[in-house]
Amino acid sequence: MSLLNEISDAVIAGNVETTVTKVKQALAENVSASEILNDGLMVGINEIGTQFGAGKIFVPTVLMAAKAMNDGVDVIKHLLESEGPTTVGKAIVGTVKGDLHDIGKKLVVLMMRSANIDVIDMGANVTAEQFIAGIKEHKPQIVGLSALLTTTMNEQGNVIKALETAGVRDQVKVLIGGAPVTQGWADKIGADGFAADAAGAAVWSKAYVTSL
Ligand code: B12
Repeated sequence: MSLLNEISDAVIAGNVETTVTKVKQALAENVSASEILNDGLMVGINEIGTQFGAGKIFVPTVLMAAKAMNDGVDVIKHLLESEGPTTVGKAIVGTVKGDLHDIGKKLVVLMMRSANIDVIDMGANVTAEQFIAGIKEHKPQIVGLSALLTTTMNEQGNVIKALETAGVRDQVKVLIGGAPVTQGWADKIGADGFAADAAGAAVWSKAYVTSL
């Protein structure tokens, strides 16, 4: 079995120690960080999503897999992030209120940083008020909103409305994403941008800040 398969299997098994060991081993064998992420860790967490959706496994198993995925990402994080000190813009990124999913959001933060954007990670379950306070404190050009549940997608729209009410909407561009989110949804709620994945978030953000 290939090392990348062993990594995805370790995530599926929720085996944190094996995941971390295998990721380190892959790095030592010159497998690139993006291959480890896309062809190892992501394959595992996607399989977990399929099994969870089909009712074959339950939340505790998903949590263990998420922990293995997160710890695996931690090992390759420094290779995905840019090491250059120059930043071309600033963003705040968080998962909206009511939503605890943060793996994808963390990857978005990593990839935006690798595009030389200074990103403040607001965490998960972030209220509209916290986003507004973040805008006032950090003065970002971009606000990234993640939502993984069809129920919390609505909160992305609520945050945009709250930014309008607070008078800060025109200071930022709002970029949205998350598994159930589409360009059509972005248009509907008046977001400025949508990206399907972390790489797309980085490309969109860099294109915007360098156009200023
Ligand atoms: C891991 C996981 C959990 C973990 C989360 C742990 C953590 N720390 O994140 C736990 C166990 C806590 C969990 C809980 C729940 N979960 Co859950 N979970 C998942 C799972 C298996 C994987 C999500 C994930 O991390 N994917 C990997 C990452 C890398 O992908 P991603 O998040 O999609 O992110 C990428 C893109 O979407 C995009 N992106 C993400 N954010 C952003 C933001 C911006 C700005 C941009 C541009 C792009 C972007 O870029 C990312 C990287 O490429 C998914 C299944 C799935 N396939 O999505 C279900 C899933 C999302 N969960 C689901 C459900 C139902 C729940 C619960 C309600 C279950 C329950 N009954 O309690 C709870 C809700 C808790 C809450 N209030 O949030 C459903 C949602 C159904 C729906 N359509 O609403 C899913 C789809 C499972 C399923 N098939 O039914 N879950």
